Amino acid sequence: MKISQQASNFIEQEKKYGAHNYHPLDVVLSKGKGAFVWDVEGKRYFDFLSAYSAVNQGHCHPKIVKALKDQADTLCLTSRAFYNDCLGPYEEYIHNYFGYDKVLPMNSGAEAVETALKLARRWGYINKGIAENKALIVGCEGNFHGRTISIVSLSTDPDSYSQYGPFTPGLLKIPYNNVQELEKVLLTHGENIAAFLVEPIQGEAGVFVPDDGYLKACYDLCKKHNVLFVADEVQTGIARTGKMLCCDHEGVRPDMVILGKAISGGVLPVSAVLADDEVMLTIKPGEHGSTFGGFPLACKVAMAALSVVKEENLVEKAEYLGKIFREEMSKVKSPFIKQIRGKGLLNAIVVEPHQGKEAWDVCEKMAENGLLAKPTHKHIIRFAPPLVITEAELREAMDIIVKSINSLE
Ligand code: IF1
Repeated sequence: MKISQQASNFIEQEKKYGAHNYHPLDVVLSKGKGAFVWDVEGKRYFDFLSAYSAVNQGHCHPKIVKALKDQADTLCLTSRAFYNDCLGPYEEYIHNYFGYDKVLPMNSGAEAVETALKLARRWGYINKGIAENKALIVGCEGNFHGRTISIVSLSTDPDSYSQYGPFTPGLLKIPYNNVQELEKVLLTHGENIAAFLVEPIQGEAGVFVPDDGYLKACYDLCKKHNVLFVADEVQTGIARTGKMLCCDHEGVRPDMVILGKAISGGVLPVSAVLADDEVMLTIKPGEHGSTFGGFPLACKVAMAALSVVKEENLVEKAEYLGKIFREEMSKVKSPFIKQIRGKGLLNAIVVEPHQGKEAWDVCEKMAENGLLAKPTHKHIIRFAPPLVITEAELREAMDIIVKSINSLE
């Protein structure tokens, strides 16, 4: 890719002074609005990553930014050592919005997952009567739940876990999208299993959509064995897949829901665990928390971000535009395109390497033509624009994608 001097300076600066834990595309962004971002040269791009679905409401949404600014002028952080006038209203808002008794606010997605694991273990000891230190949690192969040591202990991706051991015990891995394997593990270890943790669609695995009925069947099995069904909706939640929560597609109401990313519209790191009292009240004062979790700024920003989702009908838009995307892209005849899959506006194209070109080359070409997306693994490109994108913009973006793919042949 051609890189300007200015851009290359920023890139070199990151290389020199920052940890090398990422390999970004060679674009340097400096501005965003709605479905678009601009680089330091002023070149405009469609953002088809949306910060991994954190920016569902679009970049710099005026209502969310206003909430941030207003509250920033008033009160940012109190810690949870004192009450404040934002947290209660936020918690009631979340209760009414998602229909769970209570919310436990955290910051990053990984922290919320950790919180859910703790809650699951607590519930296992207090409510299910599992013997001390015997609680098990079942996760799925190919998962992505974050980067903490306990979470990578559950990972099957060597990039995520290698040389980070020793690992947290009590975590079992079963194949994803396989009800029989869940049943098997429940039959053999059920008495000690506190929870089944699952992504309704596996994002990092390449937008891997499980078979219809998988989530419902898993949920029913969990109920049968008195095991909590815990949905990691950090990426799939908040309208992304054409329902408010991805589990809604199958009418499943998880025992715990983990939210992050778009709950703040990408404005602040905000995450949350939703659960009913039976689970949530197993943690008592002093037994879990975070300095920033549920801070006033986050509360106001999240309420604004969630209100935008309803006011702008983002659930319906994701559903409708996603159908158009998959329909139109399926019509494209190219040796590069092996499969198109997804739900709502969380989609992926599986790329067939062709003439030495693979997913990374397609992404570079698209960037050149004004559209940003990122490969996940060598052969999959994720397409997840902000849900505020209009149909006309989406069609323009699809032209860029097709043009880029065709130009590689
Ligand atoms: C990165 C992936 C996406 C998540 C689910 C929890 C978290 C994530 C289902 C943790 C985070 C991110 C993190 C980001 C890349 C990204 C990602 F490709 F790695 F898998 F979105 F698809 N549960 N996903 O997807 O949330 O602690 O990051 O707030 O750069 O690592 P976090």
